[in-house]
Amino acid sequence: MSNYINYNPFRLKKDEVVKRSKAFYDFMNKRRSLREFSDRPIPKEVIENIILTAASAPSGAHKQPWKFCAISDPLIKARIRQAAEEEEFTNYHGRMSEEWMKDLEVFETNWKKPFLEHAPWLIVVFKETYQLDGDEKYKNYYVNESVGIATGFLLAAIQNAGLASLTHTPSPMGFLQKILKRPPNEKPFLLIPVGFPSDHPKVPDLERKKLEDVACFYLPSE
Ligand code: IYR
Repeated sequence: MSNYINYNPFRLKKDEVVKRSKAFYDFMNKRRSLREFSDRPIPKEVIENIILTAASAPSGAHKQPWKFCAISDPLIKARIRQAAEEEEFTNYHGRMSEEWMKDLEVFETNWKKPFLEHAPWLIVVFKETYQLDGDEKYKNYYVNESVGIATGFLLAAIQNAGLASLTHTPSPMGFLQKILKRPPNEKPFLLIPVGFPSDHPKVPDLERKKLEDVACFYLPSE
């Protein structure tokens, strides 16, 4: 007996498929990671919708091995900033290799992370390395892939709402588990400040790889 149910796919005409694929590329290609946010508030409902979008992602055996912690409490943001800056101070004073420091020069980053307090929301993405139900442990599968896909959905939803984000990893991120009092099966995956961009934000002058550098096509021969 099958558990399958009918599904009504979203269908478009061919021309519309081409048009929308281009429009979405143009839209997503405008996204840049920002480190300067306005403190203009964002309604909780917006963050809820963004998280629901992320949580609609596919996952290994549909285990949905993610938890999104959304923080607007200024006291918790301040504690996160303090702990992140402590780790980053160590990162920038010897923990990162010379090659790594050189690769970061273009971003002009340092150990200071004011955006962790300026952004109206921080979303901390946790991966559930296993499921915990009382004392019972159950397996999750392809956890990094699943949570990576969900985070991609999250970033696209943030962009779609006209908001800015940064994918931030103040490693090691164990402090997030402590500050947010997460259970042992949840491990920090990414810290994402979310907000409206500041009035005149600046970003590093970067270029994206060309299609021929990121894609290989294997087409039928004529
Ligand atoms: N976590 C540090 C360093 C850093 C690392 C990478 I890889 C980046 O793409 C950018 C920064 C920081 O956030 O400053």
